[in-house]
Amino acid sequence: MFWLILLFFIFTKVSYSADHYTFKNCSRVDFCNTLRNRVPSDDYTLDATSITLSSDNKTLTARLKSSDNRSDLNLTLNGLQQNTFRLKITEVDSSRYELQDVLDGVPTPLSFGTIETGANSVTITTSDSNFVILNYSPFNIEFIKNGVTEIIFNGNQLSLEINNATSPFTFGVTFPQAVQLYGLHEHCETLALKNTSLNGTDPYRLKNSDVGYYEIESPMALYGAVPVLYGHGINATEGVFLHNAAEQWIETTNNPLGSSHAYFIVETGTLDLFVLLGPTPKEVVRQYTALTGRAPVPPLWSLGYHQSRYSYESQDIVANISSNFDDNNFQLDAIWLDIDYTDGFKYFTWNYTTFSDPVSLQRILASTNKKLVTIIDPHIKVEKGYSVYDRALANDFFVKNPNGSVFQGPCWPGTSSYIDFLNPAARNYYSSLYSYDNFPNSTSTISGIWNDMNEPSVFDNSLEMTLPGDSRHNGNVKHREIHNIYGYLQTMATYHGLLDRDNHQRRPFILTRSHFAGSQRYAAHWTGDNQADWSYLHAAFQGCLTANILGLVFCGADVGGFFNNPSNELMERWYQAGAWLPFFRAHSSKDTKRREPYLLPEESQTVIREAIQTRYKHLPVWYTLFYEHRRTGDPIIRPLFYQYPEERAAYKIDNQVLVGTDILVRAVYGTNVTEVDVYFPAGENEVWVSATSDDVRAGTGLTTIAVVREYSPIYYKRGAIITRKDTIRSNTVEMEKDCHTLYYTANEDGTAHGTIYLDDGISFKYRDQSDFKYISIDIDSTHISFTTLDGSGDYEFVVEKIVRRDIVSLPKNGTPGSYKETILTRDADGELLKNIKTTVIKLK
Ligand code: NBV
Repeated sequence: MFWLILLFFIFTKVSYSADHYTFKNCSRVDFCNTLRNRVPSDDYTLDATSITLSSDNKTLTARLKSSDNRSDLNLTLNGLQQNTFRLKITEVDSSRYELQDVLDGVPTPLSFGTIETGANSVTITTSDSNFVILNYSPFNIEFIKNGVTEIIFNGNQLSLEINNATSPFTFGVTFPQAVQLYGLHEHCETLALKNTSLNGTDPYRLKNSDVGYYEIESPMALYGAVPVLYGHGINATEGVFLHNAAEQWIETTNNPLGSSHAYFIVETGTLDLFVLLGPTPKEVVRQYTALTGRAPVPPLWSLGYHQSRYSYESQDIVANISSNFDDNNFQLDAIWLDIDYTDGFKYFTWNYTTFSDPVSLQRILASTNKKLVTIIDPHIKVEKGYSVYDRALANDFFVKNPNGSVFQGPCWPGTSSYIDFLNPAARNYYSSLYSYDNFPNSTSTISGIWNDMNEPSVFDNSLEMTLPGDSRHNGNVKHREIHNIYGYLQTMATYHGLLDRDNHQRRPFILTRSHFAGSQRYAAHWTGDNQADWSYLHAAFQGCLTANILGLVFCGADVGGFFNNPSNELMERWYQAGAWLPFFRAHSSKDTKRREPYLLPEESQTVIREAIQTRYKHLPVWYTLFYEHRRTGDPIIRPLFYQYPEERAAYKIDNQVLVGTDILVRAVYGTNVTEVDVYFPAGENEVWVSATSDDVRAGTGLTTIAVVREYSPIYYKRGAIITRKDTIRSNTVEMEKDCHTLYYTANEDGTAHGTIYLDDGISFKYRDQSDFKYISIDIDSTHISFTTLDGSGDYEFVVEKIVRRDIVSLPKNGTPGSYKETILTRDADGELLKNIKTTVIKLK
């Protein structure tokens, strides 16, 4: 085994590409290989006589008859709120595993409207005037919204198999309106999914995997799985969510004329499909996040800058980094400890040789308002006397082998066992480990926890680096049934552990590598072990854009790249890009050169300092967007297609993000770049105003923009009010009392609009006591007014400055326009813009 692992590392390090021998492609996975090539056939017919509507009118059931010897199938259909349906198809005597713990509450079915049974089909209407037509033979289901068929569930691709070990199934979905498919996180892939069937690659695989040196633009499975697929076209956007945590492969075909298509090949579990009828990107995302939940408002500090490395090896090093950041005027909110702070990779312990006094380290950090984040992985060292292990063993909290013995496999500590997070009692136990008593020498300065290796990773290539599919969880559930939620369940336990630790008074912050649909309720995630290469900088935008439209809004990537040594130029550009992703952390691997920003040449430091400061100045924007996400489910960063669904030329653009609706940022990647193409959306009348120069552009599509070293292109939308905190301080805590500066360029009619969210930044009072303020800011040519939209907290919105950027010349035929800046401050008696309690303030 040791040699295999060594070979794996040697092989991957030399080649810098993923280990395709260990991580199989479809042709080496039995069920995928067999079912990928299944010829569509109309095996099932809907038995018209079997159609039944429950007495409460909420559930339609029907029987599907098989033309060969297979079992008949039961079909169940519910109409849910917000143009959503739930379709389940199982064998009549199904013993298939039904996924638990993922949905954010049980979706409540609504009553159907009318049901009309015809000779060839049955048509049902819903209270919100959607239609569902179930055709008997050939069997298929059409989902129709506003008279438009948005989704067809293809009967000829339906097959349910029962084998000895697994029960694979397949189904097909056609999106008649869609020219482009999106979703299926997590792959290192473009935002717009590719045609797997036509270009000869594997289907997209969803099986949470610890893949070293993962490759760019690949359908290979990565650390997380979100089985959500959106189809998008000018007329409609719709989606499906397969509520199933087993390994699956999805064949995707985009059709530029419409009728894009997906074929799902799933190893086991239940065919439990949510159908989302949109019909816009915004609505489809809201429908999906209504099912799996929304991210809570994060603690404000977690939106600041984080400094990490594998590993900061001693408490002196950490203290030194903290003071170096301060001395060199780099803002910083948290320093991270990777696995080497532990005693022999036994989590919830310290290596007292290198961290002789963890409490005093935490005190040092706290004295300058910084936090510590420590890593806690799910594998537990098998060692008698290690109390975390002993108690888990005594209580039967580990994943087992089929014969009932405890599973053991190699990981960082050597032989390890794995907590069975499917077991609620094991989760409670794990949660309790985070208490200040059980995690010795932990104080509240450890404000966040990092759950890594939770796919879970087992260093055994023959197992594709994870638990065997037939290992057992609570209730004798086979691992393969729940593989993709293992990490999700760990973060759930961690979240509750941190809640309990702090008596539910502080918002937990957790970063997870593995994730599933719904992980947003518990944790932020990052894109894992990327590389110090321009292509991975671009991939950070691609990955986090996809994550954001799938609810996983708190997303980031290792700034600088985890493996290899970045050039100074790459570091500069990566900070400029990373500052515009929701989670902003630099991290690097063991064998790389140290690269804290203050170690770089002076000129690079200046650029990076500016990038970090730009992040901190926009914190009010980020924080408000997180609150708005919680209200609505809307993404924090957005791809152009999401915000401008009709702009077909923008469907594939994934090197720029919209931060909310009002800020557009383009990543710059490549050496000596002097100009880039930026896509400005929304047509000639939309105006985009540079945040860093007096450049003004119209929304007429791809435009070449000159690029300087100091900034990536950042543009504010005309008519938007961007609320910033421009005073430079060391971190978020020290900015708390700072006043706001408003930036805006008025629309032609003199108006502008923005929102701002204020709360205490740390507690749950915003949720439990309405202790917050959500304010609309509106400007017309003579007034600014603040209107409370929600919340009853006593928070003052103090504006010290307004930066008005008036258009001097509008862009025309590709020639940029320009603006002139006027700065409005408080008037002589200091009262003009001081107090939010004044609802209308006259502008000079
Ligand atoms: O804990 C060590 C690393 C961590 O730094 C990295 O961020 C994770 O993605 N971890 C993976 C384990 C092994 C890396 C080779």
